[in-house]
Amino acid sequence: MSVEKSTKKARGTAACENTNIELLKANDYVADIIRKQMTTSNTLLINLTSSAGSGKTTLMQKTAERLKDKLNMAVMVGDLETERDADRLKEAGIQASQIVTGGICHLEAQMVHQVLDRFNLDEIDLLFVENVGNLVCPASFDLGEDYRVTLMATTEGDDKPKKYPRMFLTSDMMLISKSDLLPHLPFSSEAVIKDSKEVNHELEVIQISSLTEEGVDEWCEWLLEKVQQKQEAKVL
Ligand SMILES: Nc1nc2c(ncn2[C@@H]2O[C@H](COP(=O)(O)OP(=O)(O)OP(=O)(O)O)[C@@H](O)[C@H]2O)c(=O)[nH]1
Ligand SMILES: [Mg+2]
Repeated sequence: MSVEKSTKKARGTAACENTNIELLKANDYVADIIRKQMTTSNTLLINLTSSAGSGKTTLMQKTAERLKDKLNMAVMVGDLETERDADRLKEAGIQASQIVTGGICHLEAQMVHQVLDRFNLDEIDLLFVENVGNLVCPASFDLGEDYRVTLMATTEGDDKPKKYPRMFLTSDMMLISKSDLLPHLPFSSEAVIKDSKEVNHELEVIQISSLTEEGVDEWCEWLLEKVQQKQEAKVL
């Protein structure tokens, strides 16, 4: 992530009503520590956000299936309660760790930092943080990620980028998920792409389905390219 992008994520009006400026400053301080750790260990960090149930964990399972023989991938996953998502990811054969927020609607950099030592970062090429399912609060918290990827499911309706603009403004990639359901839903991918690009003209977009695997090749190629770019940057 460029410095400009990092600043855009770190500053600005808090999306979450209860978020005050001091908390955001403390968050950004820890996010920078995480960013440095990821540079030292050569690990690409992706912050995966979406509404609840948009298909984040299912996509992580599919991504693990595709990439686990090519690189070392791990996921830390935030939820209000239960370890269910981490259990699903471990079954997919990758390292996974649950952060139970106990009711908090988003992950903060401090929560991520506290559990980083559960992983041997020097051995991990690609680390995902699956954020709490919510398009509002997670938008305000930089987690030290290289890229923020937001799933926008076809089941949610195509009006979301303009209604929840901060999440789309601070994201690098939008995945239009559950594309297999498009024939059954009044959802226009063109409308969602137009609105999201009006919010953030740099946003990349892939239409994806974990069921039919539409877009999964493109998604995995994007990830492999970003991992490679990060590793090459360290060598230079
Ligand atoms: N049709 C269809 N269903 C999907 C797809 N991906 C996920 N689902 C279903 O959507 C539901 C929610 O999927 P999850 O992967 O648990 O979603 P999530 O975003 O991780 O959910 P939270 O962690 O609770 O926010 C499950 O019933 C999945 O089987 C998809 O590509 N197509
Ligand atoms: Mg999940």
